[in-house]
Amino acid sequence: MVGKERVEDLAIAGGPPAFRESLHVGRPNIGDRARLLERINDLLDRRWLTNDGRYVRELEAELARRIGVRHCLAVCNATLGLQLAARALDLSGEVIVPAFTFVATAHALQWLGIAPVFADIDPRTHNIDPAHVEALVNERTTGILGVHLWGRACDVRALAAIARRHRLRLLFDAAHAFGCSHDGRSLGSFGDAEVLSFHATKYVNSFEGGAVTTDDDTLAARVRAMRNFGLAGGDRAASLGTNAKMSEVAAAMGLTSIEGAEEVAAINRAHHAAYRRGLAGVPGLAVVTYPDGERHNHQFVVLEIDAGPAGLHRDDLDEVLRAEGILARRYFHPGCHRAEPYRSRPSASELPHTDAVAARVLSLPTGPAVDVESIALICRIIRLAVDAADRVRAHVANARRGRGAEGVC
Ligand code: T4K
Repeated sequence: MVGKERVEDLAIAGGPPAFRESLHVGRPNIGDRARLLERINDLLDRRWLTNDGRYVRELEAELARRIGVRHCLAVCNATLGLQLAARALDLSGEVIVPAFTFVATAHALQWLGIAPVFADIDPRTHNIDPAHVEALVNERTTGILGVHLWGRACDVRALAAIARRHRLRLLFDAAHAFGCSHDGRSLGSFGDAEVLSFHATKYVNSFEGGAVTTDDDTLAARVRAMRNFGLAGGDRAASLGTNAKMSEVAAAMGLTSIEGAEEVAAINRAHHAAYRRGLAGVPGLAVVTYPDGERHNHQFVVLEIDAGPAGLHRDDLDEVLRAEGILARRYFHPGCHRAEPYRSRPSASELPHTDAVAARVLSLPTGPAVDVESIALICRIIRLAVDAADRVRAHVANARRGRGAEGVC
């Protein structure tokens, strides 16, 4: 492993990169490969590949049991899960959402012709601010779509009270939140319904996949029909539907991934602690922490960089890390309100906390594909960059100028 002791050792200053093979944020957790292949062989032998197969049913039962809900409907991804849930809840007009989230949250609504109305976040939790939600409610509002960002519960109690007061439906995007709890209760069990993601980069994955969870029997029946073309048994379509089914091979991966989930959470937890130790006391830097006494998957290690005391902007640090082969991610910059098609709307939103947080966060590599020695080295690089911020800024500016010149040629 390359030593990083002086500014000259940094790759941005001409030193060799710390990692020859790039480190990514979202390397998939593969789990027990033999067990997965066993399941895949079994489904091939049985020639049952999709359409409510044995593994999908097993996965749904396992998720419902772990989350503590009556119904779990597996779907091919969380984006379609959000669309199904929104339609099954009869959402229309406007739905209030945070802008500080992956763009899929807003797109899922807009795809259905529902306008996402963006509320600001609480800068301490990065989650939707209930006071701003309530200020945005009007006669066109039909629902609230909260996001448990980084797997940290949004203020479910305050949002439920607002929903009750204004007769709104309450949906949660729990894409990050499998394996997390709030007040001792699993995320995935709040509101009218919740939607989980099992995309390849998630804590538990099914290659692509997701699930809608709810205690509402009628809602579950609607989602079940809608994900399968609106068929209500046999060939008869009883409602409008689409194809959002999860395949058997995806469910086989999901089941295998769940079996290894606790081990992955333990690794993630240790990595999170290693980053906190490695970066303790560095001016202007703070690793986002999660509530004590709750279960958490620690899937994201989110670093907040306050450019004043750190002497470096988040984008400068990102550039320093990239040169070293550390591909951190600026999740979720710049906020949905600044992405199309939303930024061109006539009534663009002012969201000061979203803008400020989106400009200072950086997600760092973690998960079983990263080891603690690599994390120690990443921390050393970050520490070194902040210690010599003035010189590092000059190197970053040079690198940017160099790229600009290349562009001209
Ligand atoms: N709501 C929220 C709050 C979400 O965060 C998401 C998705 C959704 C809803 C929608 O869920 P799904 O419809 O996807 O089920 C990724 C994921 O594609 C997306 O699922 C996720 N959130 C989002 C936060 O991250 P990208 O564009 O950053 O992915 P990508 O391809 O750059 O992958 C991240 C890193 O992982 C890369 O550096 C490479 C590495 N990677 C990726 C894949 C797919 C691998 O090493 N192997 C792989 O197979 O969006």
